[in-house]
Amino acid sequence: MKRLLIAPLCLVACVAFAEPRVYELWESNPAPVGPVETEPRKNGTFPYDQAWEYWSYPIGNGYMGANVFGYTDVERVQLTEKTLFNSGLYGLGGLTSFAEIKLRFGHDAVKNYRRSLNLNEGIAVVTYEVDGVTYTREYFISYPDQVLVMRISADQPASVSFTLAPEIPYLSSLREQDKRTGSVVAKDNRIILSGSLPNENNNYEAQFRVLHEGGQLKAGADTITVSKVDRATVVIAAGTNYELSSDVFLLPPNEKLDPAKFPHDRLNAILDAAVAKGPDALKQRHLDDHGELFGRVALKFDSEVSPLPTHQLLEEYKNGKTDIYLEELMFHYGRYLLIASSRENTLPAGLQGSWSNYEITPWTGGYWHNVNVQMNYWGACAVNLAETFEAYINYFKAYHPEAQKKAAEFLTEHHPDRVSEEPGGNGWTIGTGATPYKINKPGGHSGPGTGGFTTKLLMDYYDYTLNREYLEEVAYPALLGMSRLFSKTLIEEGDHLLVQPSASPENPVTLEQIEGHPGRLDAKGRHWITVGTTFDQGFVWENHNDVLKVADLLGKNDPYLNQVRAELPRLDPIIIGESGQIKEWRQETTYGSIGERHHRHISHLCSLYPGILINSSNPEWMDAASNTLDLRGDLTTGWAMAHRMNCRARLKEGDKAHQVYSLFIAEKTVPNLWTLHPPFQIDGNFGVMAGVSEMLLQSHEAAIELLPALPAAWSKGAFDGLVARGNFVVSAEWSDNKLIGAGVTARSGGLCRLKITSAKDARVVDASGNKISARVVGDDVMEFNTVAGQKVGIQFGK
Ligand code: FUC
Repeated sequence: MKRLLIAPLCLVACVAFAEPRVYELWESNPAPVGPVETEPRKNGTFPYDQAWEYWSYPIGNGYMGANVFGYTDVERVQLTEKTLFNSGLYGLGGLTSFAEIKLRFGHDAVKNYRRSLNLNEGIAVVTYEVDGVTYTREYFISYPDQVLVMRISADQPASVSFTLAPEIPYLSSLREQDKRTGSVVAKDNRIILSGSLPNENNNYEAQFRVLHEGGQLKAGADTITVSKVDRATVVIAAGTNYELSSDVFLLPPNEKLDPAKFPHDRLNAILDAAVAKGPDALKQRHLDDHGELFGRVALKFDSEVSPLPTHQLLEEYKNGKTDIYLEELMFHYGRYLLIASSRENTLPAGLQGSWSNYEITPWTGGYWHNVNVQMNYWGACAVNLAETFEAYINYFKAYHPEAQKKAAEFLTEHHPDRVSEEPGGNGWTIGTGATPYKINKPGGHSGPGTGGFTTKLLMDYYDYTLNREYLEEVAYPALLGMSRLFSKTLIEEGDHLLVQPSASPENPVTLEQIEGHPGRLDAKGRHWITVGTTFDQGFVWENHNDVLKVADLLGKNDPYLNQVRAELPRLDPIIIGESGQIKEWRQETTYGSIGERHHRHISHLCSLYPGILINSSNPEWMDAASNTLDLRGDLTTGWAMAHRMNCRARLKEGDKAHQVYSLFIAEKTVPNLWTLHPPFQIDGNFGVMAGVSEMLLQSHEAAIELLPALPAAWSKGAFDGLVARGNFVVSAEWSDNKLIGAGVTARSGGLCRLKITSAKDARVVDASGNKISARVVGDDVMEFNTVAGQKVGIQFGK
């Protein structure tokens, strides 16, 4: 495994990272069994299985995910493949479990049991002893070879015996339209599990190959038994006939996939290639791939690796013994989960990443665009995993033609006189619920700002990577199209231009609260469809501002840009209310006069994070945003706490950011460190990962700010490998809450502006320790020129 990077030049953090810390989740017992609910939940989700959600360990490669339970009698490995969809929920379809893989060992009365998930390696391990033999099982899902691998060995020869028995889950479905057909057939050393799921014409298949050293192998009808082998390896490829393309979104249901297409040949080729490499090479290739990504970032507080099993560490934390090691571990777990659920050529990470044991997954398991899917990627670039966001870029490119159609439909419904007949003339739009098969237009409880929420990610990806080709081909057309759509929703009100229709995501209102104000309640009578909510106004501002910035960079002079320039100052997105709050609705007076006081969404603070409109150049807005968060309260659902944490970081309120992080860990985290909305949604895990990096490094203002929101609890520590906008890789070390050294690697070169306390006492040095020239601007900013690849150190004192 590749070592963690040593800080640039070893000017800082050499001691902290000399030996990479191994991060593990571990337990001394298998996952408990159940409880499982046998009735669908009120929202249609089925079945809820607490052992899966709380205790199983997730592994994945972005294409598929698996959950390992670590049982010794009959091991359970539940498999998810991201494209297998049934009729799901809300007319959107939904992710559904792919397979249940059973390994019958018949071991009980085991000793010295341990199961773990090694985050550095991306491998789940189970070990125990029976009758004097120590057994070891390793599970990983390789991205380069696209297979799930299970290696079963023992410390004595001819000791491994088990029966592999894969099963198709939910063959007797709750719903007629979801009746999957399928069979499991074993022959020689291979099992084929295959069938169809009618809703999207999914043809699915998983192929299993069993390799063994010594002993015997025997196939049954649908099982393979190995007896007295030295070591066995099960290699599994899985997939469906889904292919990401614009057609999938454009074509009507039933035509999206070709029922005559089968994944068999493709999977066969994947499996053949993997088997030809052999178990050791498969493992090494996985370690190289995963290790390179995971090893890019190091972060250590003044913590000791806890000797406790993870559930106990969490239990103590919940009981008030706050071990900052767990706070560190949660950050690294976020990076692990991102690598395991989103890769360059896979579908993006869904609401549950790559994992669902459900027949009917909560909220479809899809891509929710009024905060959730964006939160999945908020921290991706900052934690040096920009390529994980390519999954979303590819998804965006595929749905874009359908999103253009949705824009025309949206305008036809709301502004029929503004519909353009020109190709692309209406821009594009995306509503809240989306899946690998379908997107929606905005409507009901969330305004069209959902599209601006999305383009913010596309903009950030450029700002971090400085990939100009991407800027030209993807980001600029996306921003331009989004501005076009936004412009067509703006109506004049006095001097201002307001989005119509507009809604502040999901925050319900009462009829009394909105009496006499413009708009109406939605079909459910809960949400207000009005004009000019802060959410929508803010995202129009962000997108318009970004498109002008990019047009300048690329030297574009599309005449429409003049309209954008004229609209921008008339948006009036941020208004302070009578309680000193940022108003969520223009018509709001005191805080809570409209909407729920403690609602989970803080959509009006999207201009603070992930937006940049509310920033330190306007202290009045910063104060109002802070008041708003105080009034809203910290304790809410999982992802919503993560959003609050990022907002507190942007406000440079380190202790408050830490407080909400700590509450989130205590209240929303379960023993496998997944985080609950509830139920499990991966956005919370990714949201707090972004939050930690946002507390340590920010770059959305004019300079890269080191330790902008450091809490007292993290008084000492070091990080290496976080990325700032401008494609600068940064390391820092601090003690007594003060920066003591930093390093910057300029991947792309250019002017580097650093905001640090006592900038005038710092010097910039090159690789040989020689001082290089830097300008100090004001009290706390220093700037210096860099060339691509250059590494510099920031030193204090003699
Ligand atoms: C948004 C949220 C819900 C949930 C869903 C998946 O609609 O408001 O709380 O997270 O997404």
